[in-house]
Amino acid sequence: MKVSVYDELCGDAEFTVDELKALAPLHLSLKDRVQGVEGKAFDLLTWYGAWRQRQLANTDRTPVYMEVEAVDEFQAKIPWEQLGQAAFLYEQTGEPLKKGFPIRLYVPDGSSECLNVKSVVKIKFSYHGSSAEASYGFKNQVSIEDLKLKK
Ligand SMILES: Nc1nc2c(c(=O)[nH]1)N[C@H]1C(S)=C(S)[C@@H](COP(=O)(O)O)O[C@H]1N2
Ligand SMILES: [Mo]
Repeated sequence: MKVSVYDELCGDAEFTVDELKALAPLHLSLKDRVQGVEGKAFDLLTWYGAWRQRQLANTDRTPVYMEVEAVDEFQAKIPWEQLGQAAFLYEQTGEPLKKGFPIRLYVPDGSSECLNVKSVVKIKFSYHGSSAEASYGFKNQVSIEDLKLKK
C-alpha cells in the first residue's frame, strides 16, 4: 500500500512504508511521546524537513496545517502548532501494524485523541488559509440533522 504526499510548494510523490522510513532522519520509541503506546515511529517535523530537501523546494515557508486521509476516508486537519511532537507509528512488536497499517499518526500535542488517524494513505501540507482549530471526521459525512432538513 502506498502513501501519497502532496505539497503545493514541493510537488507530490508516493511512498511505501519502507521509503517513508528511509527518508526519516529521526526514529523513536512511540512510548517516549505517547504514554502506553508501544512501537516504532518516525518524527513528523524532521521527516517534513527531509521531504522538502528531497523535493529541492526553494522556500523557507512553514505550513499552516497538515491534512491526512485514511483508507476508510476518515480525515483530519491539524494546525502546524499542534504537530511539534507528532509522529507516524509504523511497527509494533517488530511487525507492520495490524491496526492502522500502513502508518498511524499520533499527535501528542493535539487538541483531541481523535486526531490519531489510523491507516493514513494521504498526507497534504498546506501553506495558505487559516487553521485556528483542528478538525476531523469522515469525508462527505451527512449527519442525521442534515437528512432531516432535506426531507
Ligand atoms: N482511520 C481512522 N482513524 C481513526 C478513526 C477512524 O474512524 N478511522 N477514529 C479516530 C477517533 S475518533 C479516535 S477517538 C481514535 C480511537 O483510537 P483507538 O482505536 O486506538 O482507540 O482513532 C482515531 N483515528
Ligand atoms: Mo474520537
